[in-house]
Amino acid sequence: MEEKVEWYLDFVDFSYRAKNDDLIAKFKIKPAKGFSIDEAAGRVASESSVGTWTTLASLTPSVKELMAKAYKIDNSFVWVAYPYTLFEPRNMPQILSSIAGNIFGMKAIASLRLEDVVWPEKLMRSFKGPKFGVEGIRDLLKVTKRPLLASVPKPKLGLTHKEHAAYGYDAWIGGLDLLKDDENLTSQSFNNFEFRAKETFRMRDKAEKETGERKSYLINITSETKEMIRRAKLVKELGGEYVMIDIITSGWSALQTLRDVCDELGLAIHAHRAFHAAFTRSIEHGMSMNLVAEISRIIGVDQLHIGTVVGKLEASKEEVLTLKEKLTTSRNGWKGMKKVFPVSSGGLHVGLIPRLLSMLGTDIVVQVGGGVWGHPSGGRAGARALRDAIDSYMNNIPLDEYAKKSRELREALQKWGRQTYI
Ligand code: CAP
Ligand code: MG
Repeated sequence: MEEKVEWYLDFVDFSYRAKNDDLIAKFKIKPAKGFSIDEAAGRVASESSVGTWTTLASLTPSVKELMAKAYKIDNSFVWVAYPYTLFEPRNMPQILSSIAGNIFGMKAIASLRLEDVVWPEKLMRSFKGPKFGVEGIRDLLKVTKRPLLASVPKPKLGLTHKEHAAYGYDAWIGGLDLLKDDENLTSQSFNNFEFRAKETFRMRDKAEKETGERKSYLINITSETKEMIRRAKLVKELGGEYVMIDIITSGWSALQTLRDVCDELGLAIHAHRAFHAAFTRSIEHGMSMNLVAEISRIIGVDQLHIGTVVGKLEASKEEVLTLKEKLTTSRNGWKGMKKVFPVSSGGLHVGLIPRLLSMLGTDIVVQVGGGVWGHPSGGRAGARALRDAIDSYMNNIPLDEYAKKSRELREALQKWGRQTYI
């Protein structure tokens, strides 16, 4: 036998007027069979603030003041206001254990999605935000207008550290700004982190000398937190400017720690979002990628993947544009918090560049793996083709026209055309 306890409706109050420093969460809720949306909303507000499954023998006025309120319901969307005092500043795990915690598993709820949050400004400001942001990164690389260009060696795993560094050299000499590690390349038996770091930075310095351009390396330090700190320090010693972190698999606490460490070391953070789709992809259950982007910006990453629309991974145009907006807006509470460089990646090749840039603009990082390393004449030609495709866009020259004088671009277009490969 399962019983309903009706005090949950005390957490629903349509007359409540949200305060300036309340945290507002917008949920999409599908109640389980036999429960109304109000009953489900009350349970969400209760379990994510001060309540539990039963009435309590004592509830002091000061605890009552901390009750979250579901104050607006529109079909399946529910807005809940949380008093500021419920949260510990500078503690993202605590904030998420509240608003994105037990509630996802309640029996009274068939499915639940945390769609959006309005952050109290003082809670947001208790975190660091990006250290470099779009402008800082552009200054660092001395690239003022065009998109930044990155490439991840493919095959993603199995290259030795020497091979990896040689791939980097080709990417840089071919015209790209950034070499990126793949999300699952860390320090394996075939490619040790320290060896890779030393050799790749050596090749980076060589490429910088030969091209006269700034070149950098997004080296993946993802690991257990103390080991990440050790790797970040090594990157700094070797003359790196960036670390890459798989932010979701590493966790928000680790990211907060690394944000502090990178502050001291003066390193930028490239955030890879591997695993996000496990909880962002369903439109019925989990959390929106928009929120992942906001949390990342608040803690303070400098670059984050947003998707491509035209590439291999699932994302609508609207979603990707909203993500870009979340990372770069200066409106509302975001004023003064640096912008995160949006990274567009996943199944990109030169034939998709015009569509990609006309949709997302040129203030992005374009990241291409297979579309560089699958070039018929090899990676260096693939990198050149990408740089040429970007130059053609920046100079308003149609791709096919530009391809007449770029063999590398021509060959890439012959192989991939303009279509998407999934
Ligand atoms: C891209 C990539 C990235 C994805 C992740 C890959 O390589 O390195 O991990 O972009 O997705 O391994 O797939 P390709 P997202 O250029 O060869 O596709 O950017 O959406 O987070
Ligand atoms: Mg990858």
